[in-house]
Amino acid sequence: TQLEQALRNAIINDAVDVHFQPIVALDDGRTLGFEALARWIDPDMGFVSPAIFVPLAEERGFIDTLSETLLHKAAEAALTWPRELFLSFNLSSVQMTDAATASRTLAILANVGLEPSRLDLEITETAVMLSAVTATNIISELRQAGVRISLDDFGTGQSSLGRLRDFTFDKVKIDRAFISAITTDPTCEHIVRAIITMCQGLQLEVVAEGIETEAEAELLRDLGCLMGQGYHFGKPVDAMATLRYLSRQY
Ligand code: G
Ligand code: G
Ligand code: MN
Ligand code: NA
Repeated sequence: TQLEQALRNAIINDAVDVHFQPIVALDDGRTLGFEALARWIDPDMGFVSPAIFVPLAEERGFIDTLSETLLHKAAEAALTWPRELFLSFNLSSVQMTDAATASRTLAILANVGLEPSRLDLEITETAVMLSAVTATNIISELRQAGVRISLDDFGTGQSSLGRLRDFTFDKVKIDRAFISAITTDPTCEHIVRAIITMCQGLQLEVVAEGIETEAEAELLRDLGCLMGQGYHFGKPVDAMATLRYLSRQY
């Protein structure tokens, strides 16, 4: 298709960019790391969301190429940051079905010179369910090398709690669907409170995603959530703007 060809060309011509969104400590707002988010502006079609082109690359069998290009760029950017902040990077569910994903990922880090301990890989429940044995092997190989694993979009998939029992994660990212309603819907507040308490018991770190207001941040602080992400703290911006943002911080 035309979109597929445009995307393939964009990858070859280095036209798919990566932006960075801060993940902060909720107590004082200091930046702890950034999530890398793919960005593509096609000359004809304009902005194309990764929610469109990531699934397309998965379907057409070039998600590995796309993802490796993006991780390479993101890791290079992380090396320019003035402090040893972590880099969070999304792995696609298709990549979690391929055992070679672990060694490929580690090879990119070695090539760029980024310590595995600086990388946090975000995977979804759907991804680990697709091919449980392979996913388990990938996760354990990466964690042995020092890479951390986050369960992304937590709470929106199926049998979330069972996944926490079967797989070893380091961090849980509470889906923004819960956060956006947290100050208006008491049910959401109860669910988020329970997730935070459970993660404390399981010694899992917790990030609340999609925080857009100070009221949401305040409530999450009160619930004992230590980390947050969302437009309230910063939108995803390119590598240069990320450096400017960091230079304004302590
Ligand atoms: O950036 P935005 O918020 O529009 O992202 C839309 C979706 O695309 C999200 O689910 C996000 O996780 C996914 N996404 C963004 N960048 C990447 C990437 O580099 N790799 C993968 N696999 N998914 C990404
Ligand atoms: O699926 P994943 O959590 O990786 O996707 C992150 C997506 O959420 C990205 O598309 C990012 O642009 C978006 N995002 C990040 N912060 C906010 C926010 O505060 N509000 C909304 N509506 N979207 C956000
Ligand atoms: Mn994510
Ligand atoms: Na998410």
